Amino acid sequence: MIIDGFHHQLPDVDPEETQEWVDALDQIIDEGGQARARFLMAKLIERARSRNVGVAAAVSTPYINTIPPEEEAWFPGDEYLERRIRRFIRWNAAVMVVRANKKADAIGGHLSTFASSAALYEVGFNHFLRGKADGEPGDHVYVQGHAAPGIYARAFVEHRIDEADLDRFRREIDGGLSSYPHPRLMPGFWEYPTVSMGLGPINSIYQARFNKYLHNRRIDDTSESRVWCFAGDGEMDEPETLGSISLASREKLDNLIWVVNCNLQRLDGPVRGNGKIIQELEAMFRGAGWNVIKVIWGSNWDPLLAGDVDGVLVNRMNTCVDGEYQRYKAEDGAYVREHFFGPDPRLRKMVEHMTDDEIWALRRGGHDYRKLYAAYKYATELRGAPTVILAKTVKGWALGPDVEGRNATHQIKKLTNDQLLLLRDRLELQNEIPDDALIEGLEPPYYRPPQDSPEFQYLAQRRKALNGPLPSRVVNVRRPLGLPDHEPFAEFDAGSGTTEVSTTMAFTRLLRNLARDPGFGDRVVPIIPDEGRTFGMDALFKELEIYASQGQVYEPVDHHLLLSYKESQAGQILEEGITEAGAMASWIAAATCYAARGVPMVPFFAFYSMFGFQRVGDLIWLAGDARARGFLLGATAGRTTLLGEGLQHQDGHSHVLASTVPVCEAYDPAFAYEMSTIVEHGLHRMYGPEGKDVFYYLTLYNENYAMPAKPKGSDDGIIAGLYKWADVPTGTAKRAAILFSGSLQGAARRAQAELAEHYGIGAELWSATSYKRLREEALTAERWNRLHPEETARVPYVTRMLGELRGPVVAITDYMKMVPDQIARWVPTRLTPLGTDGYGRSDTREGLRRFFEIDWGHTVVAVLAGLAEAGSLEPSVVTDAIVRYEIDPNVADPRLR
Ligand SMILES: Cc1ncc(C[n+]2csc(CCOP(=O)(O)OP(=O)(O)O)c2C)c(N)n1
Ligand SMILES: [Mg+2]
Repeated sequence: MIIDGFHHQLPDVDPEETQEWVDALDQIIDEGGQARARFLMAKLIERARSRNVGVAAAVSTPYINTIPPEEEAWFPGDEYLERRIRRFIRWNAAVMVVRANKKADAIGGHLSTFASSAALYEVGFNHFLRGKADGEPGDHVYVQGHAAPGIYARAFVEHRIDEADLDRFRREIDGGLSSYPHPRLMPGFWEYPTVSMGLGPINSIYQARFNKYLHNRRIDDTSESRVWCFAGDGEMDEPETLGSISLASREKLDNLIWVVNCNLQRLDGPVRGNGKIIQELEAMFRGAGWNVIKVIWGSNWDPLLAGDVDGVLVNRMNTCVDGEYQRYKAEDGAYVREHFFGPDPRLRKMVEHMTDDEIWALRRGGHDYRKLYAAYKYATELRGAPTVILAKTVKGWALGPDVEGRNATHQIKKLTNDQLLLLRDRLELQNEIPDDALIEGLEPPYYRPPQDSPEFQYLAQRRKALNGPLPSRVVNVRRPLGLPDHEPFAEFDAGSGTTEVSTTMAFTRLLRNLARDPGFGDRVVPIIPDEGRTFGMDALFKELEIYASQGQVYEPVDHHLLLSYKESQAGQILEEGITEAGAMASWIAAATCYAARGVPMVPFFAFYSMFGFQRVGDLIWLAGDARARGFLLGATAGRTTLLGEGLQHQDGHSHVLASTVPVCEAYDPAFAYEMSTIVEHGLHRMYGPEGKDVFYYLTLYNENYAMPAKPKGSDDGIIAGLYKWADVPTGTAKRAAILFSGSLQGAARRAQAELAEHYGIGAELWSATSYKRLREEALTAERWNRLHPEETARVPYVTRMLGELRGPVVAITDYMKMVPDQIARWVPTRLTPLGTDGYGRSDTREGLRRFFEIDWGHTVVAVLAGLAEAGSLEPSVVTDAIVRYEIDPNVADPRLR
């Protein structure tokens, strides 16, 4: 076999001995069968590993529990009380969803996800997950979004919330319980948004990594915090979920534990009907270097497995596919006897002594509390690698035959009275929920034990021992952040004189200034996904150093250079490699650290602007939900400023996408001082007393030009999104205005000069730093006016600024026309946007600006056309400009080319 060819290439020092071993194996296969041979091979590998013989680990093991029964940790809890508590929670979780859907305006929710994972959470809440009541950050717990009803039900039983709250599940407008984990809507409860599948898992990995970063950099002792992520087996298919698991093992994240609820189903049907999701995941996680703990079978399978001397049962377990396993749980004991055990007389014999009910009661590992406890305990003791617990469960467990294991189970939101009675009996809650409490047509009641009951006392005592309730989001700043004074920003106010620089270069300089600032600098977290050199940030590699948990164990190829590639355990830069999603997850961990750990960190994530919003837009959206604070920098911005490259690189629309994120403050600065003013303002707004839960997006360009000095009094305008940058040239009359953003300042300035020189027309220049901000302010004013018809109308900022103008307004941008169009309604005269609609392409900067019709010639034509349209000059003057600037009026629209 080619695959093993490397063994043939190695010299055999004792061929005779080798042959003896091969013969021995052959004999075992011939006489003992394949199962026996497999068993012996596994034993040998196990032995070899225990003797430190470095054989590669098998990526998959038989379809049985990883922890043998004799090695299960002793369960220290009160099993009876915990079962009772679990049942109360199960009941309330189901009832809250049923009640939410009994009303005419049924509002949704999920029954079957939590029904399958109740024990997974309860083991955690009663024994492992640490809260933060003592002022320490505790554990970071990512809850599977659709399991939210169970988490609320627990909070109810804990007396953290009441019946009225449960009855306002999914009624978020007036502060009801949010549908899923949303810190934006429940900032005192949820910490980590998870419901967009795959984002919880990737964020949990980078949270665990960020904790190690904080620890290694001696910013915060994170040794007592674990990161737990509860996820679904269907969710594992998201590329974000599995895409970064190798980072977790490479970084030896033994502070990270994933619990995957393997109920074998997703929304539409089986996750792997024709295969086995647990085996597939085991292979992937083991291959990636994780510890894998499979919890497949409950304790009542143990005697059967112990008696499986010829391996038929394990073989059956191994060969049966998930589609069949799912079916068994939707049928009954007789069916399982017939179809699982039945076909093989030896297997059938194995369960001969059992009734159908007993066969039916053979449990899956994820519903076996002791097995789960043993798995969690083991997971918390493992060192040197992350751990995943793969727990096999039944989707909709205990909800009765119409729901359990059914393909439609995910979408079932209602239960009939009979189904509720069945659930009640199954949970043995006849005393708590008597028959006459369940009446057809009336709402089924909740139940929680009184505060002096043994159940409540136990529950409270367990959470007390684990430092208070979870989830719980508190902003308790343990290590305050001292903001820098103006010093790091000051140099940009003066401009660059005659030196030509780009806003990207200026930003890198500012970042260095900030990182050097005593008292503040070490909280700066520069994040780059393998694009540092493109942005000139390689200059920071040596000074700030690149974070590497193991330090730098080699001498870098460029060690003799001043700016060498320096990695270090105390490194400050997170050089993420080519994963915008991973870098974004790092940014989120840093940007929420003020709340998650009470340690405000200030992340600056600089990326290729094209690969930001459109590549990882969902993570950016999530960041807003998570109340992230920090800076996103879209570098190599603009569809024409980034020359060369092509349509997959040139960004002309991230500002359109940014405009969709409510808490994103999006800016497109033209000059270094604008950039520094925005960063300084943002720092104070997010990290100062105001503590605003917003984040900033700035586009940075790679075009070099002399950076002007900051005009006096321009700060407010820069932040508000618009300010006058230059009056009309002397000797001209004011007749128009040109609004510019970003690198198109050059075209605007030249157009102004051309208009004056050739046509005697005076155009004011305005710098539009943020159309998003202008629009939002105007919408607010407009709304206020609509709702306060008899009060003095508010005038939007943009109207106040441009209201005096009589002539046309031309807005030029390296982004789509839609960006300036955002304010058109509030500009008193006609606004003509010139932008870069259409696919970008590789060419020269000058060529591209001509192509997209945003160069100075086109700007002049647009101003003249506006005046002509208003009747203030002859159309022939426009023609004159078209000829002067060699514009082909019949060329196809770039949007369509
Ligand atoms: C990115 C994304 N795509 C689709 C959905 C819709 N959705 C919600 S739950 C679900 C199925 C989840 O299956 P699984 O992860 O196995 O969880 P289970 O409920 O079975 O525990 C889907 C497709 C979503 N929430 N997020
Ligand atoms: Mg599932």
